[in-house]
Amino acid sequence: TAGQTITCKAAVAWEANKPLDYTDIQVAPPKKGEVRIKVFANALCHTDIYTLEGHDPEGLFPSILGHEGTGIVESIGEGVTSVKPGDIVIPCYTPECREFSCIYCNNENTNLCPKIRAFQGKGLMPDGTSRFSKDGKTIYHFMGCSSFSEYTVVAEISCAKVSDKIDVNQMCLLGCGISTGWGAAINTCKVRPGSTVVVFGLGAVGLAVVQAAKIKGARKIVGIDLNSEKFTLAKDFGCTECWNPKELDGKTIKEHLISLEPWGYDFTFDCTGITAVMRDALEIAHRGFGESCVIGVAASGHEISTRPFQLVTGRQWKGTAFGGWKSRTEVPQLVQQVSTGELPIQKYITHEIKGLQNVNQAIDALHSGKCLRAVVHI
Ligand code: NAD
Ligand code: AHE
Ligand code: ZN
Repeated sequence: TAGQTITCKAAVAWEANKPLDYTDIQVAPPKKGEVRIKVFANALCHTDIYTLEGHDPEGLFPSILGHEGTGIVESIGEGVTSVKPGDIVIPCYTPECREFSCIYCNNENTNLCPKIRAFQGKGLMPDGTSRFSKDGKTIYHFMGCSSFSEYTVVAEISCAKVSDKIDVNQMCLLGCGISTGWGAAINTCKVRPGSTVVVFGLGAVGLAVVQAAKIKGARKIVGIDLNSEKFTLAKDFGCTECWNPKELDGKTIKEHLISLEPWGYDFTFDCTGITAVMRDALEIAHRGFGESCVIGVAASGHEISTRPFQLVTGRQWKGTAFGGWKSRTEVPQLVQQVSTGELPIQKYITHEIKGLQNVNQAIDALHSGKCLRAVVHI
């Protein structure tokens, strides 16, 4: 099939708020610096739903969503050297060009390589065109991954080559949510032994923060969710206590958390995407040195605010994209740590959906409140 257009099945988002359409599409061969991948599995992240629901200012339709996938390289374009047909890869929405002149790749404090970001945000490959179409009509890429398709094309610099030592269903989770939560605690905030931590939103991302905070030796890990059904598992992952803002006898969650820890908490994380929650998370960070990390993605038009006094008095507001991991270098290391049992991920897979034709079941599952990750076997 190398060098030829492939007709295959994909889940197309034709417009916002419509179910994904399982249909035949055409996938053009990879051009210079690109890789075509046969996708094995893809898990649904809340960000896919957010875009499908029309909340993403960069959201484009029609498009092929999906950015938590794993697959095997089917063919490579001109000049590709870091992967070859048959390699197992995780497409990553944060690329790593590793060029000598890249100020980002050469800075250990960031993973935000900008090399292909502008076209990625326009749903296009780095040459400004799409590899996807249906009967001549262009379909856009999404986050440089588009892994809800039997075949996808991504930039070589977005392809983390990984060992095949772990199950592909687990592996795909490392493409976004779990890696992000771990990295927010490990890289962005550098949670230390003895720290106090608050995590708002106990979905997969929040629980990954909890898991990493526990591994890093946090002494107190407080989990907050509007859905109390999340608490049993959260405690299993490492929460030392959990609170539901709806069940506090008229107190706000902020008042409640401050009553327990008057000067605030060392590290707080928003894993909800709700700007009012981000504000609370900042304002309960410890006076003088607390750090609050925004992980959640807010809907278009929503903005954060606080009294500047909160920052004057030493709280730091920060954020993370993909947990700060440099994708091609560090994702393979995460796969390795999962394979040794150092970072177990099996518990995040609450739903397995056989066949891309059933992809909309993954959306229903994530909406149900009972799902961390629904892996779709493609
Ligand atoms: P999810 O929907 O599985 O989890 C969100 C959780 O937040 C749910 O348990 C929900 O009950 C809870 N919640 C909702 N409103 C709340 C409130 N007011 N207070 C407390 N809890 C509340 O989503 P997820 O896949 O875990 O993703 C979490 C967020 O992280 C999303 O906004 C997603 O877009 C974002 N995200 C960001 C990055 C990044 O790189 N920055 C990566 C992955 C995901
Ligand atoms: N496109 C949106 C923002 C979406 C967003 O913030 N995405 C996160 C990843 S979410 C993964 O589930 C991110 O890392 N963004 C950094 C980047 O470069 O996209 C908007 O507001 O325009
Ligand atoms: Zn995601």
